[in-house]
Amino acid sequence: MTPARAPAAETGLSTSTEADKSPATTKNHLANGSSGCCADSVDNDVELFDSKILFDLDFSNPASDYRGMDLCPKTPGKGLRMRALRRGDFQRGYVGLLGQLAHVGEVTERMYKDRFDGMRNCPNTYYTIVLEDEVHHKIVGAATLVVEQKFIHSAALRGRIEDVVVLEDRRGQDLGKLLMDTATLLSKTLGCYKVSLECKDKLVGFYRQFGYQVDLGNNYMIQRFRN
Ligand code: 16G
Repeated sequence: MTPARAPAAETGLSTSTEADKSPATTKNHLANGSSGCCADSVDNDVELFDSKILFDLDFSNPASDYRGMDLCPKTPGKGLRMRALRRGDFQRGYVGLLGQLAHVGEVTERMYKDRFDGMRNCPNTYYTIVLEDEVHHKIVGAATLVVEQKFIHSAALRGRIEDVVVLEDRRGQDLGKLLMDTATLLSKTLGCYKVSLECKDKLVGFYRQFGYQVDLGNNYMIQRFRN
C-alpha cells in the first residue's frame, strides 16, 4: 500500500544497551513513574497513549469493506494485536518499518526513546497505532494521528494522519485499511473538525475509500530544507 522507498534498509533491531544506562534514561524512568535500576523492562511497556481508546471506538460502521472479515481494533486478525506504540517498540522493528515508507536516516534506540518521551509529554496529541505480530513480536503496520489544537473553528481540534505503513510481506491483508479506519474514526471520536493526509498520486484511490478527497482549490505546499 505504501511505496517502498528504502526497502529493507533498516531492521530496527538493536543489540546495544549502553544508551539505556545513561543518566538521561534514568531521569526518564523517574518521569514515567517507574523506580529503581530494574525499571527498564517496565518502561518498555509504557504506551504513547492509552490503547483502551482504540477498543472503545464504535466500529459498527467502518468505511472499509473487509471482504466479510470482522476486523476491528479488538480483533485485528489472527496472531495480531492492535495497540498504542510502546517505548520498547524500537526492538520490535517500528523504526525499521518506517524505512519502508520514507527515508529514516540514523535513528538509534536512544534517539527513538527520547522522541517517544517527547511525544508522550504532549498528551492528547500523538496517537501512533501499531499492529504487532504476537508470534514474532514484530510491528507489522502503523499509522499516526496527530491532533493539532487550533483557535479557529471555535477553538477546534484538527487531525493529521501521518506515517501509514504496512510491512512489505504483510501487504494485501487489509491491515492498512484497518489502520486507516481506526485512525480516521479516532480523529472523529476525539472531536476533530477535519482530518487530512498527504500522499503520492498513486495512493489517492486507496485513501478515497476512507472518505478522503482531493481538496479542490487548496494546495499542499512545502519547502524542503533537508532529507
Ligand atoms: C507520506 C506520508 C507522510 C510522510 C511522508 C514522508 C501518509 C499518509 N503520508 O506522504 O506521513 O510524512 O510520506 O515523505 O503516510 P517525505 O520523506 O518525502 O517527507
